[in-house]
Amino acid sequence: MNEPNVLRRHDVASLDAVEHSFRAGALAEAVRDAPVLDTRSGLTAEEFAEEYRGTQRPVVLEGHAADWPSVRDWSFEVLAERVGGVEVVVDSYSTKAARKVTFARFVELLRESEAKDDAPIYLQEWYYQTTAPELAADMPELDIAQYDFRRDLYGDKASTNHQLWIGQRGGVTRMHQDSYMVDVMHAQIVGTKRWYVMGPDAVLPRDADGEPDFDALLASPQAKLHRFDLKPGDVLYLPANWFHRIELLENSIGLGRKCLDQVNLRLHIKQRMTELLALLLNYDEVAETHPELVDVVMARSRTWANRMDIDLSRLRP
Ligand SMILES: O=C(O)CCC(=O)C(=O)O
Repeated sequence: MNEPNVLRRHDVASLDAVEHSFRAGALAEAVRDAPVLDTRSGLTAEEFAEEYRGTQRPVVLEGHAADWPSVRDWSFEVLAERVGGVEVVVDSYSTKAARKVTFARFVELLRESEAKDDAPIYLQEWYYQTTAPELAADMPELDIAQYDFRRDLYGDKASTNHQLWIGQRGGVTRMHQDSYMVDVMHAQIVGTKRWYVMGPDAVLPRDADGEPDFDALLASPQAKLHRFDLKPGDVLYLPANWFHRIELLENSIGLGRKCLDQVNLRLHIKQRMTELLALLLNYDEVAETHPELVDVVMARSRTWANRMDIDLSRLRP
């Protein structure tokens, strides 16, 4: 509640202010001249580890997943044929628009929405491995992602929580940081997606009238505002805590794969423990101070317990 950095706040007014600035304000102007992120092709896993992961610098690895079967063969219709009966939650980031449909129906809705020029629909953060695990073979493990320490920490089931992001041109994922100190490793499969990123220490303060001060944000060297387009076969590496906002320039499918770098292990565990202990020891206060987050965190913790085969009725394993 007392978070002074507007970029880190989760209340609707703060999220709207940032989004509005990207669409028609100071940030929209600033991104026009923002530099493009480092883009490399043909890097080996060792070169990637040394030049980028080791120094926590983001990079686009052009064509690094170009030989994936998904990049070669997928379209919305191909997926509808393969996993059309599977249930998904469309527009899950909007409590008003969220609805459960089959994947085949989602593709129909998307086509209808395109025909009517309606607001774009977006299937965000689909943890497909629980309901459509057969798709995983089309997105083989990346050599550069081997360092993901979650496998050692939680085992395969909890660490393969990769997500598919499937949506209509014009769809947006608002500016955010990922939780739990994980790196973003995003592989683009279909269509082009524009990313806007800012450094982990970017601060959007308030001015004397209490309004977000975008000029102060942009004047700070910590802002590190970049923009770039991710195309089919490209893989983005964005170190932990970098802010990111995404706009679909075309109908798009992307795979969000997270990686825990061992250097972030202590802070990762601290964040998980903070959430669990706050829910356990301080539920009422958390529900009052973070009403918009408490259900999400409860659901996330249940899913995590489930993936870890934790029996919540037992005190000892
Ligand atoms: O592709 C998107 O819309 C969002 C992806 C994202 O936030 C992620 O992979 O961390």
